[in-house]
Amino acid sequence: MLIYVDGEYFSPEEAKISVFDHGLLYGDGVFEGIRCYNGYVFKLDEHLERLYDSAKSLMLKIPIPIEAMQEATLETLRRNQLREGYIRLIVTRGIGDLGLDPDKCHNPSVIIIADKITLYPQHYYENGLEIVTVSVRRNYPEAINPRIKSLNYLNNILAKIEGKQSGAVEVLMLNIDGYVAECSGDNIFIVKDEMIITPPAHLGILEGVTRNCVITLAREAGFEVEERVFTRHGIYIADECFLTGTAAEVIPVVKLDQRVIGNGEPGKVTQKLIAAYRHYANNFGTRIFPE
Ligand code: PXG
Repeated sequence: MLIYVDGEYFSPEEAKISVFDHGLLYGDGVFEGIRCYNGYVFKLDEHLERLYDSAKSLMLKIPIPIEAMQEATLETLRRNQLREGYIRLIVTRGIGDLGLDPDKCHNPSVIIIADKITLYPQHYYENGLEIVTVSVRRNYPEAINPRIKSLNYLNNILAKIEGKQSGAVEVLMLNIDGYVAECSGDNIFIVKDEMIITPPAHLGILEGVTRNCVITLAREAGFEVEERVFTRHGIYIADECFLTGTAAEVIPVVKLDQRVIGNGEPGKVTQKLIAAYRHYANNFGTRIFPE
């Protein structure tokens, strides 16, 4: 495996950053997780845009332009001979001293790791997930905005720890006001009376690339999709529920907090969207290798 670090390629043993990097000391940095399918990178422009937007919000100047980041991402995939896999882009604040001041870090670091992907077990897609609500609330946007995909993921990790204690593979997180926000690493949708509903980004969620793609695919398939505020009750009484995310793609949810959703099986709308998503991912995107 070859890993890109600041313009050079290293083996996993040789790929290193400093213990004085504020990415390590403070979680000061941004990242993206991206998939490639069948030789196509999925929504590369959207992921890169979110990376640069997250950095802008943190006043972190990414040292290379977006076009160079795109080329470095593709080149990392080529050097690793990957047509199917997972890409992790990381930009750290860089080396500073032991104080918080980001202005003392003069050289942000860019890291690109491309690896094979561990897929979710097939039975999750066939039978659906059982999830639980955790007590940990999603970050308040005026404290740390969840729209920033930063290296500080403790909010989500605390939620994940709580979920694992009750055996759940994914967990529902509410925002400070008690409205449904998202899951620890996935966005959430419900289907009620043929209408597809997902929380609006301003509630304090990561605006998922998969989420936005699924909204478009659903509308193209003739479904009505609305961004609406709802509570857990809305999920309990929904006909269907599913999650979206780079790793999970589109995955059905059949139980929340021991309440069976709909008839307890992955719903028809969900199944259609799983198929539409897979078709899109395998046939569209940025080509890794020339024809
Ligand atoms: N919400 C949060 C909080 C996330 O971290 C999503 C939604 C889905 O966004 P995308 O753009 O992927 O549709 C994420 C995804 C992983 C993993 O490997 C996923 C994420 C972060 C870290 C690891 O499962 N983020």
